[in-house]
Amino acid sequence: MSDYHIFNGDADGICAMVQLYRAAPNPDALIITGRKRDIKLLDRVEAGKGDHLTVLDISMRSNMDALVTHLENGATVFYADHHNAGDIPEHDNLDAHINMASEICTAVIVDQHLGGTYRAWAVTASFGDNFPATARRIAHGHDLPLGKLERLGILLNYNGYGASVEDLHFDPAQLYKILRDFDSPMEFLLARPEIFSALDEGYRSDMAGAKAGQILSDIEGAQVLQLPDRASSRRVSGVYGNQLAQDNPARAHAILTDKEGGYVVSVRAPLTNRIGADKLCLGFDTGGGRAAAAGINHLPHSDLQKFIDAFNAQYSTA
Ligand SMILES: [Mn+2]
Repeated sequence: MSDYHIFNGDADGICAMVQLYRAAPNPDALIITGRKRDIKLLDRVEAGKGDHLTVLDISMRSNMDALVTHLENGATVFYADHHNAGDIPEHDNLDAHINMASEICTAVIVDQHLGGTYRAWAVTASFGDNFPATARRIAHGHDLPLGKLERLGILLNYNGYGASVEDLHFDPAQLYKILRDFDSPMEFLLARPEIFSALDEGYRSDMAGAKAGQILSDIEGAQVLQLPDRASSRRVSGVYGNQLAQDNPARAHAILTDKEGGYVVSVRAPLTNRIGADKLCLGFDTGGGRAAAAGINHLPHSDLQKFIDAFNAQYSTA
């Protein structure tokens, strides 16, 4: 008879889990999480009758086989998410809260489920998942320090990126265990300012390092950059892509970082035309993501030109 807390290790996954923990604390629950890109988490668990799984912010489609196995073995599952879910199984043991609307994230789904009790965590997550308009909308009338929560959301999101958990400033499981002690991010920021400072300093330094990136291709509407081969590049590539998108809203960006004989690729569609990133990346073996933001986990060096051609064909406005 075990409880499993299974969630994406980014801002959204962690803030969604913190809210549910505040509502019903169970410090003995087993924690299964990882980097932002570690999304196949359900097959890390063996669960059966009497076990309860809380699953947040990872695609049901990507975890379907393991989910069905756990349900058939008798486990009960609470599942909240906003990624493409596939066909949601009909099962008495499954309590599914899936909302794939384009401006919603998992922490907002959980906030609705809990009647807004821990709203500031949902606001933080919305900023972290790059939904600032949603964050401001749900914060309306709540007198929250939006600038601070925006920065915290971005920093928690930033912490999730890396080639391995060792690349990260904080293991997401450890970070979650710190955050879950607080009803609100404001209380956390007051009690543990050193955590915010460590992330903030890392973010500034990594972003400065990213400026040393090399432009591999640059045409009207589409730019491909390669960052230096070091942990700071792997940590910052996703948030750097978000920043480039904000600074150049009509341009698509692809950011490549070296990894084991190939590249990790982050693609950001132009903010003025947030489509096509998932389609582009699904054309490569280890690609996936959303229409506005997608990636390829391993692009062999030999496929670099093929990728650049496909990216330019998708986004060139020349
Ligand atoms: Mn999310």
